[in-house]
Amino acid sequence: MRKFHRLVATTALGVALTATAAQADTWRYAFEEAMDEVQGIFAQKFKAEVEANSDHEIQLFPYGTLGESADTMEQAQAGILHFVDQSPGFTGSLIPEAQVFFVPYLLPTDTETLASFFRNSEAINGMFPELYAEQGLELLTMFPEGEVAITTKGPFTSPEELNEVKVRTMTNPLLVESYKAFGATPTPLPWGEVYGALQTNIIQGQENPMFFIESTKMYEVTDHVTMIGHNNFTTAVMANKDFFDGLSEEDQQVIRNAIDVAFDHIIDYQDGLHEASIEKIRAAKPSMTFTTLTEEQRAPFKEAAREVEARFIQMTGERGQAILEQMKEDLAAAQEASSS
Ligand code: 6CS
Repeated sequence: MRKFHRLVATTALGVALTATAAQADTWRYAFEEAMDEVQGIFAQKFKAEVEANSDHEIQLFPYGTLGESADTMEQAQAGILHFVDQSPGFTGSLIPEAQVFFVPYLLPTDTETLASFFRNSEAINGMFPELYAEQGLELLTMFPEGEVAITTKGPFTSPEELNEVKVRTMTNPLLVESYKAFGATPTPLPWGEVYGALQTNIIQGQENPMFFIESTKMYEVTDHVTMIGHNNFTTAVMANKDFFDGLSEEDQQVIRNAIDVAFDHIIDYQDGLHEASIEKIRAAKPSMTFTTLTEEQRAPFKEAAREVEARFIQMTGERGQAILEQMKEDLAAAQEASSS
């Protein structure tokens, strides 16, 4: 009789566990921007796709709801968050090789070529996932967010004119090296401190893609936008690795498909966004200047970039060098594909 009870209990437990495994879960996803900014648009598309193709629900946490980028990364590594979008601008201090995205003039500024690069790159899809996995993260995708422009209080066209100008950077050692090489005084800060620091003149400049300069009203606290063509903003979406590895193959596929759909969507969404953002800034502040440096004016910045590339290799050794070389190969292939 007792044996019978044990059997019933064991069977009941088995049923309960099966029910748990198949149950609809709520997955938490944090990102570094507002709901209507690029990372938020990506996250909303991802959520819609996952929810349309599974019983799971995605709960979105925009910038500020769970702290700064460093906080959400800790939460994702600890499994409190299931998904996180974090730019290598911040991840670079955790995964030094991710700083490769800050070797100036490595990435093209055009989104279409970059989209093809991110889709097909061996460095992105083959090499980086292993480095993220070492930090307990499943790298799901990387995508571009637009050409990086520099906003400053005074105009500049050369490194000499950046002398003593304090430019805020994300908290990434190589980005600090870049601005040193560009002649400025780099000041790494979390995003939340940037507007106030510009307002109080603790810093006199910062860099970001045009949509972000517009949406976060950087034009209220700086007067000049300069495009030196040095970079395009990259971001990455990842999952907590234990969580991801513990999912059924079916759920993993739902996630991967949703990421692919959101990737295509975010590339289309950015078509014309840079130009539209310039128009909005002009309308809000007609005195704001926009300067695209000529090839001649860019030459000293490009020269400085060689020094930064050498620093990257010093910082990351053979692993970094292998990633850099693979990225150059992948970028050349993407450029060739987009010009044919
Ligand atoms: O500069 C930053 O810190 C921020 N820039 C963008 C475009 N996204 C999020 C990030 O925190």
